[in-house]
Amino acid sequence: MYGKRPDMTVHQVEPFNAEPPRAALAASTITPLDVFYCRNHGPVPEADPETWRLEVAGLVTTPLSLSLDDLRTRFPVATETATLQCAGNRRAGLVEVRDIPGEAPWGPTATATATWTGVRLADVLTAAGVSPSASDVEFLGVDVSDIADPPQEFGGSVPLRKAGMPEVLLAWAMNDEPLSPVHGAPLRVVVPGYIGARSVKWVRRIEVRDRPSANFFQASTYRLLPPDAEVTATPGEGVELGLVAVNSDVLRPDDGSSHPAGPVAVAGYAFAGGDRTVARVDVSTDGGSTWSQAELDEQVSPWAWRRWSITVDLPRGDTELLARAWDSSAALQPERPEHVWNPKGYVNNSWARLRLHGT
Ligand code: MTE
Ligand code: MO
Repeated sequence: MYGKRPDMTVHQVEPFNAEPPRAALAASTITPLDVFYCRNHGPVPEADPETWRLEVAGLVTTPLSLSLDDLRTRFPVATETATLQCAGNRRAGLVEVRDIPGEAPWGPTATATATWTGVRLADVLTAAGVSPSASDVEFLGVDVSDIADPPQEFGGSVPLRKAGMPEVLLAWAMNDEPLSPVHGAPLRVVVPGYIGARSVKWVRRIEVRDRPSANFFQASTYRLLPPDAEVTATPGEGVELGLVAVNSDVLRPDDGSSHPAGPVAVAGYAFAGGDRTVARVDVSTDGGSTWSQAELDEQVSPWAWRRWSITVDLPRGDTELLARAWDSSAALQPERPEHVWNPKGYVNNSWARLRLHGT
């Protein structure tokens, strides 16, 4: 379905929500399109690229209505390799602590990396002329989600200072192929370093504002509620999620797998989020008493995850393999999912934990 490999874990068929097996992300820094996760809140819209218009409105001196041709011809083409990470990535680890009704138990692969091509949002904003009173830039898709109450188009905003950064793109291509319908064709936003929800797909309207978006998917959800809060979807409750927090997980071997005791090759990803970078990844097989440093792969872009690898000595019997990443601000992932549990199950960036059996 949607050009994805048949071994994807499909959390929901309609709207389509799916993530690949761990091993599918282990093979390369740039994720092949057939295993790139899909996160949708409504039906995938059918869009005609010929009639598609992007409206740029709000606190601007010159509102714009741009066709795809206008975008291609009026602005320089820009390319960026960037990781997307859903705020619900690794929710399954939180569900083990306490049930999270109504939210899919995403594993560690609701994150992936692509090379995106399009134009810089900053160039489009410059053409529209941003008013001095502006502080936020909102993106609105065409897909109507009935998760929202009342049903509405998916949207969200980022601060103007981020929107004006050169890494933020309006993209029409992913890994040098035209954007596919499920990933936002004909045009999507890519906001590197921010939760996936801000990279709005099928974007048809950009509104420059003097406050953050009031869209359901920013004001009422994708917010970090305190552990003892009721889920009410009251706008403004809890902490608005934006910058991704440092996270990592294991991609190889698989959770629960058996191996002959002795050396076992372990590989995974780490992503710092924001404009931070991954500084170090540690691995332990003795419950965290001692740690060994994993080798980090090449940093292909400031906005991309880093894959890491290490060979561990697996003892006979059951072992819990731990992995944890540090970022360039010296922040470390929290130790346990109990410490980060929240009622909507976002931002599980607790240490990676993998059950391995040595034979
Ligand atoms: N944009 C629209 N229009 N509708 C959506 O449902 N989902 C968001 C974001 N953009 C979404 C959207 C979320 S929560 C994530 S994590 C990313 O898209 C996922 O992008 P992908 O499906 O291309 O992997
Ligand atoms: Mo997401």
